[in-house]
Amino acid sequence: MTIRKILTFPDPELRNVAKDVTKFDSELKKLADDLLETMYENNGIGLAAVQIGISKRIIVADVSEEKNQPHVFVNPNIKVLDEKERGGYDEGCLSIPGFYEEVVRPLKVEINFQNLDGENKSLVPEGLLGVVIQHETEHLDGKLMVDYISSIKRQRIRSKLLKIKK
Ligand code: QAP
Ligand code: CO
Repeated sequence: MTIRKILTFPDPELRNVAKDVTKFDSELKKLADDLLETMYENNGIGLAAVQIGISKRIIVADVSEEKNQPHVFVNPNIKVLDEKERGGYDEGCLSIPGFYEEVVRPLKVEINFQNLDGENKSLVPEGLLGVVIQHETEHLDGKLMVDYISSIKRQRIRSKLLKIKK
């Protein structure tokens, strides 16, 4: 397992639309391990492959207190079951360190995905896990949390992160 470097906003690679996973081999399992290890190392609860510069549709999450319930979702697809908005979760992002923002999302979603063996699965996640899966799946389409806020705020975050990077 390897801890990978996480790209930070406004790295243009974070805007790439990731490609479907078609090969369910040992290389994919190694990628999932690296994603989980990199997420845990950085005290995250979710991470998408695009965030470590790999343009594949795979995300990981673990919202458990003990950090012992890893989830891996390959080619995830979100279906909204209940559009009713839920205000409330302050979201963070490992690619936007130090910034948190409340994002309003659908109350109930179903996620259709494949596991590391390529088997089709479906899940209706509870609570925070559902929020994290929605957040991570948007990374696969080049979308970021900062797209939900005003462009003035976005510019300010952008310049702050660019300064830290120097
Ligand atoms: C997405 O984000 C998420 O700024 C996952 O200094 C998070 O794991 C969705 C993190 C919360 C919904 C709610 C962020 C760690 C972790 C930081 C993360 C930081 C250290 C972010
Ligand atoms: Co994120």
